[in-house]
Amino acid sequence: MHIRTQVGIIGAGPAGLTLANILTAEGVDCIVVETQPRAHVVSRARAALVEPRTVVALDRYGLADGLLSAGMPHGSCEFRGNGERFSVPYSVLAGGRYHQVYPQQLLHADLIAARDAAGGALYFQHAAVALKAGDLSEGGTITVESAQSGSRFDIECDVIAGCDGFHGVARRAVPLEHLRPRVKQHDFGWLAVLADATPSTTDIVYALHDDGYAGHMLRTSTVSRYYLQCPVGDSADNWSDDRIWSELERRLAVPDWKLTTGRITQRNVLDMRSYMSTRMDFGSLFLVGDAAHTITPAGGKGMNLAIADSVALASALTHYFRAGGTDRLRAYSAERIADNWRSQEFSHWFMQLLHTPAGEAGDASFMRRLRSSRLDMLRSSTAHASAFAESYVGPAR
Ligand code: FAS
Repeated sequence: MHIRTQVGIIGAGPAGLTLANILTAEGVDCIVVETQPRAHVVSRARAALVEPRTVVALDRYGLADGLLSAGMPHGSCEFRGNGERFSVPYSVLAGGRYHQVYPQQLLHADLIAARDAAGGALYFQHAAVALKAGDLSEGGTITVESAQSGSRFDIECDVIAGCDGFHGVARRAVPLEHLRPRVKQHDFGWLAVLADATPSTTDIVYALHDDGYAGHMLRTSTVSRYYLQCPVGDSADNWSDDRIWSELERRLAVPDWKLTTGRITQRNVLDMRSYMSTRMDFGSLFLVGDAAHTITPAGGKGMNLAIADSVALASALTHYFRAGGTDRLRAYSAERIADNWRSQEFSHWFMQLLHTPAGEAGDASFMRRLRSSRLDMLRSSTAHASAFAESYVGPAR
């Protein structure tokens, strides 16, 4: 079998699904291949903090109905440290902009339903096993293998969009000397926990503790997400239910507050690495989202950046296929890299605020003292809190 299309999209995460829906709405022919089954993609729990620019972009194409009807508006967050707590009303400080809390897997389901309703091609359990990206004038080919039959076929396309995440085939198809990645391996890990537990807070809580950061994120009215700072290379097997709940209680503790527990449904240690390609285009291949850059979950940027990439690429591709101009396609990489670095800068600052340097060696005690003073500035200086608010909620568009 041999298929021909204008845009071949590898991966049905937030980047690939958003790109496909917008291109189809704009009349650009495209096909999506996804290695996982549909059931996996609509149940894979990751992010949930949706920036206003993401809501605006999705709503423009009628893709935000679920988000707007079932999402929880969120406009202030709480910091805890030294047994004290204070809130930052970031929506007020950032001109009224606020997040929607809406689990990523629910957004996947909405975007897949929109794709089905538009009759768009989306092949689940079809992995891209190889790709050839020629110049833009030559186009490219994706070799796809069906998980069910094992048979292979080629998709010939004018443009390939690599939306297959950090571990996909697309980034690996770009020579390293072209990507020239910038990488930061952070010197701590995060234990990510998901539980069927009613939230014990209405605001996201970031707690600074001498034994390490603890976070209480929001997901739904019956499910909560928590993070615990842990050593690099730690294993989720080291974290029993009892240990998780007692560590959360200890690090989040403030007077007159109680943590509600529940059945833990997921625990995994996240590799805290920040990665930035220096180019997101390679001839007819364009990298989108985690395929080009990864950012720590501090500040909830990953999914929003992936969608912002796909919105920018969709607009450049629509222009290319309608008017033939390559200028906007050629500008895609630099434009997106600049925006991603702004989020990397904020995420790095936030990581420095939240995390406790381990042990007493070297500058650990100096860094802990510095961290306390940063927290004091955030509490006492409107200018600092406003700068935090602007970066935390993200740009209006
Ligand atoms: P994705 O990784 O979401 O999607 C890529 C898709 O490509 C997947 O469906 C994959 O199955 C498919 N694929 C891969 N190889 C393929 C191939 N060869 N052929 C076909 N398909 C292929 N961000 C936050 O802000 N908050 C969080 O709490 C948070 N938690 C996270 C937890 C984890 C475990 C991970 C990995 C990320 C988390 N993130 C979080 C970041 C996350 O939201 C990502 O930034 C976001 O999913 C990126 O979207 P995509 O670029 O579409 O990549």
